[in-house]
Amino acid sequence: MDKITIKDLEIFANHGVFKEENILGQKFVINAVLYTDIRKAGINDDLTESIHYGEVCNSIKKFMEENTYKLIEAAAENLAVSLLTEYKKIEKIELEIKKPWAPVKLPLDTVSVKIERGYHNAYIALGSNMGDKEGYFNMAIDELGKLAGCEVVRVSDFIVTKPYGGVEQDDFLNGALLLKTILRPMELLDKLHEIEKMANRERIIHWGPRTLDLDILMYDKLIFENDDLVIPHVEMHKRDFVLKPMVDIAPNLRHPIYQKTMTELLESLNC
Ligand code: PH2
Ligand code: MG
Ligand code: MG
Repeated sequence: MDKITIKDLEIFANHGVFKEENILGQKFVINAVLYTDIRKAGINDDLTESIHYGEVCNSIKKFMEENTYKLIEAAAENLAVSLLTEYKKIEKIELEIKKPWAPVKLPLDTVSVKIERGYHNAYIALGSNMGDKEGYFNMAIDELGKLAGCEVVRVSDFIVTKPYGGVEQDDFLNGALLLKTILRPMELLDKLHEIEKMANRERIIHWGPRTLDLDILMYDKLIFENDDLVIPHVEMHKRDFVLKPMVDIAPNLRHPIYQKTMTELLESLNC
């Protein structure tokens, strides 16, 4: 992908583990590589179709001056999230923070950290069959959008479905959404559990009635499993209450294991 590079931007700020560093301040030197598609800006010679690197430099300066972190790791992590949130055209950022005057009482050129952060596409299923089902869905969409480095990009229609799986219970409301997120899968799972708790979700009967169920269906083309999480969701290809909303928001998205699109998976359920 195309990139815009900022090299050796010098900023005077107060990050450091030692209180002298927080009081006196010191020089930080920053490298940033912004991954973004600049073809349109190039063809049209139009700044509004690209990212204004001067503005990015000022955002970096402001962030570094207005915050004080003990660790350059924390400064880099939070600065990356801040830039990805402010500049929606940055898909991925490589960020290096160097500290040439680090007080280690030994001669050195510089110490530094370098990180790479970017957006991922997470597809999330919503389910509810207790209480104000639509109200829980709207609450979840709201809370997901408020998470740092997250944006709800697309939401399916909500559909009423018959309970699947043998437990006698009320009809479900189901839906799916696309979340642009910088969270990693396990971090996202923790956040989903927190939002389920806000809906007073209690885990009593497996596959039983629930106020709000939020499941990660897919995360980019990732294939991943551990004891707590399997991606893609193990059952998604078998469930029309998942596939119908997915066809609504991503008909041509291809399942990374079965190699069929959402439309094809839904069609193969029906025959
Ligand atoms: N979720 C289940 C079990 N059964 N049936 C429908 N119709 N919708 C669901 O969301 C659902 C279900 C376990 O997550
Ligand atoms: Mg579920
Ligand atoms: Mg679940």
